Amino acid sequence: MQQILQYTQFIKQAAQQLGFDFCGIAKAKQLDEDARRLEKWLGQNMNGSMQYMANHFDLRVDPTKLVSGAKSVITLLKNYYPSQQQTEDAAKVSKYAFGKDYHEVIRAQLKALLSQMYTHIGEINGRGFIDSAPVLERSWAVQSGLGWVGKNGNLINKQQGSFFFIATLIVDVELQYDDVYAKDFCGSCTRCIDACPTEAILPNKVVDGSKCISYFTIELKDQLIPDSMKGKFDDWLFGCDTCQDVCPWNRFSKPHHEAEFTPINEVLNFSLKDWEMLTEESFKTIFKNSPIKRSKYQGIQRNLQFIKTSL
Ligand code: B12
Ligand code: SF4
Ligand code: SF4
Repeated sequence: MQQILQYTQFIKQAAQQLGFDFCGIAKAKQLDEDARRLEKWLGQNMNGSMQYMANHFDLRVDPTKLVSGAKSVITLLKNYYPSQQQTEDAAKVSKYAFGKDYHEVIRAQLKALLSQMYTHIGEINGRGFIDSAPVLERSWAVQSGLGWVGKNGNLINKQQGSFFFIATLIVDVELQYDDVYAKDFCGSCTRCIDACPTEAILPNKVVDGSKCISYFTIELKDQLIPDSMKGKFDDWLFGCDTCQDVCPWNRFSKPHHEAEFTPINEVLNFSLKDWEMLTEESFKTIFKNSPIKRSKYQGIQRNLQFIKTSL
């Protein structure tokens, strides 16, 4: 018991030192209720063309199938709320994409945390994940006591809002577990539902991924954005922050301290015209380490044309 407490304390302290803002821990187990929500979501084709969401269902709802011998899921939140905002004329880009690609930044920090655990705890089996694996990251954040899922589908932390990335570390070590976050502080508020430009936010905290601007501008590949969305993009070029910008809990957002997330000038300043003038070569150079590269040059040009013809 003493050792469990000591390992837990060590992990939480190391996480903080490595630059994570919050750390919570839950017992690894199958997530039955969340599995049902996911099944329904997939059944209604809310994943659109994101085929990867339909893959590995069993692994996604059960971390013990993803990492052999898994006993604990450590969830880490990393703040990305920037201190600088885009200029008024800039084409709208989600705040999470202002700086260096979070996958790269957080993967390195997860690796460092695991390596400290190897040194301190010894031979353990563990794997770190950030966004790209079949893990229900929001669900684990709730299980680890870090916040609630808001009506806009995002994990909201009562102290600092929702502008956080969620990373998980699944390990075969028993640790002390935090209580599930059983409260919900959305109350009667409906600001996100009312503000969503494409009506993607449905009742009961369901977000139809196939209607979300983030899906169209980032995940939809090599296809034209459907005409039914014309005039509804509110000028978003890459991602969308509307349902978080209007959320009253984000009044408590604090600027992050991660040097790697320092905004690149082009994102803060590029107007639609600047983006249009950009050559593929310059795009590849400027956005080499940015999350924006996920859309590829062609995707960005498609988004631009869509916004222009919607004006
Ligand atoms: C697919 C995906 C998308 C898709 C689909 C969105 C969606 N709603 O699922 C698209 C491309 C549209 C998208 C958009 C965005 N995404 Co995204 N996305 C993901 C991804 C890869 C999987 C999410 C998933 O499993 N969806 C399926 C649905 C069914 O699951 P879910 O929304 O997570 O809900 C689960 C739980 O929350 C729980 N749950 C929900 N409500 C309730 C209520 C109760 C009572 C209970 C018990 C449980 C429960 O059950 C669900 C599981 O079945 C995750 C990374 C990951 N591996 O988890 C990132 C992730 C969810 N995205 C993230 C971000 C930042 C965004 C954007 C803000 C980016 C942007 N600015 O453009 C938007 C926000 C859109 C929105 N309002 O949700 C972050 C969320 C951080 C946070 N604070 O919540 C994640 C965790 C990535 C990360 N590692 O940081 N995303
Ligand atoms: S990210 Fe934008 S489009 Fe997607 S649910 Fe939120 S407000 Fe709606
Ligand atoms: S805007 Fe209101 S309803 Fe939507 S997530 Fe925030 S508090 Fe909840």
